[in-house]
Amino acid sequence: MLGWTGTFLNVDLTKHKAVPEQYPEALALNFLGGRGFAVKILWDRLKQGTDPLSAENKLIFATGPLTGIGLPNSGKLVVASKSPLTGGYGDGNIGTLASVNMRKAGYDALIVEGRSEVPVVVYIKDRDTEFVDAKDLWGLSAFETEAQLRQKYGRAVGIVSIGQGGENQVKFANVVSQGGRAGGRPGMGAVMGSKNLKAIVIEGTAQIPLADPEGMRKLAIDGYREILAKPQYPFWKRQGTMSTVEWSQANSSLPTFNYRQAVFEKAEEIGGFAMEKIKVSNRGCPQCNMTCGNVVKDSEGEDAELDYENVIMLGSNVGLGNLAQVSTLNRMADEFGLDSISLGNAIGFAMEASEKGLIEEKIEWGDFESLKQLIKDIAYRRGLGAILAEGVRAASELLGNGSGDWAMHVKGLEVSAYDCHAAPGMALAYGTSSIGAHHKDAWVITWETKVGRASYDQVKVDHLVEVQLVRGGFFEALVSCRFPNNQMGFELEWYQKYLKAATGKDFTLEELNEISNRILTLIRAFWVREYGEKWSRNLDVPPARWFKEPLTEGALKGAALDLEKYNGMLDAYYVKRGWDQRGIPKMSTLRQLDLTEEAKQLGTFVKLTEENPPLVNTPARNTPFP
Ligand code: PTT
Ligand code: SF4
Repeated sequence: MLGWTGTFLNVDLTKHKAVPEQYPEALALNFLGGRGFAVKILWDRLKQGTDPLSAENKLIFATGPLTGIGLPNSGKLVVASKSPLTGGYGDGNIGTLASVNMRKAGYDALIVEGRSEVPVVVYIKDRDTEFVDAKDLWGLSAFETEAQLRQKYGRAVGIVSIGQGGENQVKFANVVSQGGRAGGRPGMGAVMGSKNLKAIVIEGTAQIPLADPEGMRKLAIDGYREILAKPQYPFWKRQGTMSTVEWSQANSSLPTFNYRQAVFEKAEEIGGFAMEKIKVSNRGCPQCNMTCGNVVKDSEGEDAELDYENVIMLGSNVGLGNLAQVSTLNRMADEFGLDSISLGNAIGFAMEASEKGLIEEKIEWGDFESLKQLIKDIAYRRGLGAILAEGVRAASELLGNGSGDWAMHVKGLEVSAYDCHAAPGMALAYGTSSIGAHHKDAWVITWETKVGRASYDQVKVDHLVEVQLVRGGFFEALVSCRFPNNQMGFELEWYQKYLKAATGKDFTLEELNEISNRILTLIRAFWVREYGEKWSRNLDVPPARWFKEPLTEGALKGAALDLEKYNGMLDAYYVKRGWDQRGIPKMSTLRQLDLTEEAKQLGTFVKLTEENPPLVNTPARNTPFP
């Protein structure tokens, strides 16, 4: 095989043993890499009903066929597992030198299982693996851990680690790298902690086998140059994702006070231009010339890295309008290894519960000291923190009193930073995303504001499916950063050329779409297999607040989603995907995507629809629902 190494490394933490495994070429051709490998491995090797925090769960670190080659933005990896937060498929995409080193060590993915009796660091150097006692690292933050490991193993190695959040199995703990890259929102850090795995250090020294190394060198240089020449590039380097704050405020989609409002009176103070005033440098993933991590000085004089999502979730959503303080909260999230989006949701939920008198604790909106304390309590699972550490779905089930209506999640994963009171297309993107309410698979809200926010129609469904195939399928399987494409307009054809030079294969866009469709359909099958009888299309419906409580502030005051029309779009979405009206892939769809064996297995858990006539006919484009 060229382009792929053709090898996985199976790491058994119970036995402290690592065994390489050659995998068949068909797997690479049908699933490409990253998320594709992850879901196929989990489907094939994870027993249905496995407790996500048990030794039996598997944690996958998967790269793609372009990872580690000197190409623009190809220094990332997918970290995936059965999620302890959602009970379904979970993953995240993290920029780290570990991805580059993994490929140079000769592996496309690590499959980690079991549980070590004592905390360990797994150290992989090319074909050798060591299990190093990590008792002295347990209890340290992700930053401290990486600093100590870097001192021991040197600057060139790749390191992914967890902080105290992962150790204490906070359900939304993530995996951290390089002091500010963090990934695996649905609790991938908790899975790592449950295995007593503090960190992975990986060092590779070999060359990745390529079909056309000379052609690839030239393409890489051309690609970097093309990105540099894009007109959007200079402003991107100044603000990265932070300019979205001003956009969201202007378009009433800025989560504020636990998504009660979509505008924030102090938005300007936490926006992109305010950020530029405290910015000290840019950081980023390996092999990137768009480095979007905005490093700022926080309120305690420390470096912190800012992106739109984490500023909003630990800023306007919790009522805090001081950017230096928001930065401190973000640094704490990175140190503890807690997903900042879910963290901001959990805290916003607690503040609202406090305001409504549902809990004894008094936590005022925007109170910096309370916010800091609550983050620590969540990381260490103390008091109210222990309840919030389970995520807002579980917390609302405990609290009752209608709090489920304003527990902002889909399938247990907290909503990321776009309010959807007036964005039905984006709401559908959250409802149908592969991991719960995250914008990774489809960020359609800026497009939606251009085509008309009020409409619920086939145009939005069609666009959403197209975007999901590209972002949630192609880029997650390729594992390349999607920002060159969706922020700079770096065309998909570049990736076809890269794939040809790496693998020698000419993938057409139709073939790549089919691979994406296969991956997204298998992810849906995984959810259905895990939920079994509990599966219902209601799981694809976003939080009740957006339907029941219209916006009270701003230009879109009074706006709310319409449930009947949303369900009309969901019907049409299922038709388009070849899923039945329960949101379960039909037998014929699975067969068409070469998932026949998977269909047989899924059929033992739920009754599959063979080829039902669709409940609704796909209306002509632009036809409103219902
Ligand atoms: C991602 C999610 C996001 S999405 C952000 S900010 W964003 C938050 N970042 C966090 C953080 O930081 N620290 C922390 N403790 N928790 C955080 N949680 C949130 O995690 C990230 C970039 C960004 S910044 C985005 S959109 C793009 N995401 C990509 C993706 O998903 N796939 C892909 N092929 N390319 C992508 N490029 C961009 O990468 P999750 P990173 Mg991330 C500090 O992790 O679980 O996927 O959730 O990995 O290396 O930091 O890059 O406005
Ligand atoms: Fe990483 Fe940002 Fe570069 Fe993408 S653009 S590779 S997220 S630094």
